[in-house]
Amino acid sequence: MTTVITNNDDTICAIATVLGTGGISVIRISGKEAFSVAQKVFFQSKEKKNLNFEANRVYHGYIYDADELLDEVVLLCFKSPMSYTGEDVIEIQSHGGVAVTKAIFELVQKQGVRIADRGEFTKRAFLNGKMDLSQAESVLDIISAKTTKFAKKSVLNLCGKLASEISEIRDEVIEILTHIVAAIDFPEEVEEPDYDELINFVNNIIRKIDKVLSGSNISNCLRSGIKVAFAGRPNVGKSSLFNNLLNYERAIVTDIAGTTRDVIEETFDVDGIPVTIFDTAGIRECNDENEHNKIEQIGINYSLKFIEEADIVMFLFDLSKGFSAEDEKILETIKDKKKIIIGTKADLNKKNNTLSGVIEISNLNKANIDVVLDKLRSFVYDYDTTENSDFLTNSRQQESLLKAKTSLENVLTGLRSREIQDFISIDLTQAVSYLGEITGDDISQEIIDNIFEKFCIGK
Ligand SMILES: Nc1nc2c(ncn2[C@@H]2O[C@H](COP(=O)(O)OP(=O)(O)OP(=O)(O)O)[C@@H](O)[C@H]2O)c(=O)[nH]1
Ligand SMILES: [Mg+2]
Repeated sequence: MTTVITNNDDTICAIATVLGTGGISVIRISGKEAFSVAQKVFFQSKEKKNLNFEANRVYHGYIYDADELLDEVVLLCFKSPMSYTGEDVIEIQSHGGVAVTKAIFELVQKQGVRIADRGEFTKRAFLNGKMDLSQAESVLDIISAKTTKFAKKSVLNLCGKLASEISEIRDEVIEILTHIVAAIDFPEEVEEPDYDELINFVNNIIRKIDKVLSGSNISNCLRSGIKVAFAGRPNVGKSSLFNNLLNYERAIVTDIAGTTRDVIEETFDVDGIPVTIFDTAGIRECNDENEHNKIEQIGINYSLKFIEEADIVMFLFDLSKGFSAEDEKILETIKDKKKIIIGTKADLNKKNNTLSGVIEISNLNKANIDVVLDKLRSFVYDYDTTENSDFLTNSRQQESLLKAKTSLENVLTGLRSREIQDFISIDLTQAVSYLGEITGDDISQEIIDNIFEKFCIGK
């Protein structure tokens, strides 16, 4: 793959903070014209003398649109390459009001500065060598982290944890490749590397890749969380349990069977992993063609879809009615799922229950809700402790690692059957290229654009 990357060298700006009422807003300008633009709008006194900004300094002053005073601000000045993007950067800290922030932002644009695309500041940081691609992607993770644990792990990646491991692996592959190519090009001077030694080296590299990949599941869990869906007949107390788990009245609870139609979701933190619970419509046959049934049927279809996609299913049945044939049918549909089986309404008279492993709860008295939470926690720990979470990766990185691993396995096959080393070098080159997709050493403009499009404006 050839690396064709175009860098925009125009000057960009964005409101880097959330636009709303707050203490301060930050308007960020990056590019060659950043300082000269700031000189046109920022003055330290009402006499409006132009300033020559010094690198890495903080200034206090005023923003003027011609003679009109817009705000009293603090201005931060970062000189290339000592800035986030690696370019000249100005950050204006204004009062955090929508009107004043917008007025300053529009004034900056009037000086010929373009509004930044999504993630363009970080993209420029990557293109200017301030960080590798895996570090740039961790910026997005930090911003979108739903739990402190995920944020902390993402910060490690920002500081280069994944980047240095992948670079090291890639360097090792390059070293082998260089040796092979040198022996091919200069057979007189360089001896062909020994096949068995190469097998050892490559095995070692594959082990390192496996170590990074072994954190894939936990990475995916930390990033997108664990999905927990409810399954059960109408009126068994799904919404009541949903509310009890969240500790507030989120979903409507009535004694009318078929109350919940839309899927309601909420996320909460279970020891660092975001767990999203989905309250869904109770499952039953809706044969009548009336309008209410039509709506309920749509809800039931949603339920089935969410149950199928969930990582864990909470199956509920009503202890006062006993475990029925309909309950059994629902349980059958989730037989292959990780599940928690819950009997509700334990405060009422129970009917015979033949099912084992049931957590008996009362939503009314909030009895055994903590047992349900503990069970949920134990499933979450399963994800957490059985996995090596040293390296946090995203699906793009996992894909590239898997492709690199496959190429290296092809190398091993070639080495074992003593193929000529010229052929073997082809798969090694592929592996280098796939690993380069992670660091950004070998990547197309299109992939880069895709990655940064996921960012927010101003980052
Ligand atoms: N006594 C008692 N009543 C409960 C318990 N859990 C739920 N209920 C009652 O059962 C009725 C149905 O509860 P919901 O939580 O709306 O049941 P659901 O499974 O969400 O029902 P649908 O949304 O219709 O599928 C309500 O009147 C609740 O107050 C419980 O543990 N004990
Ligand atoms: Mg409900």
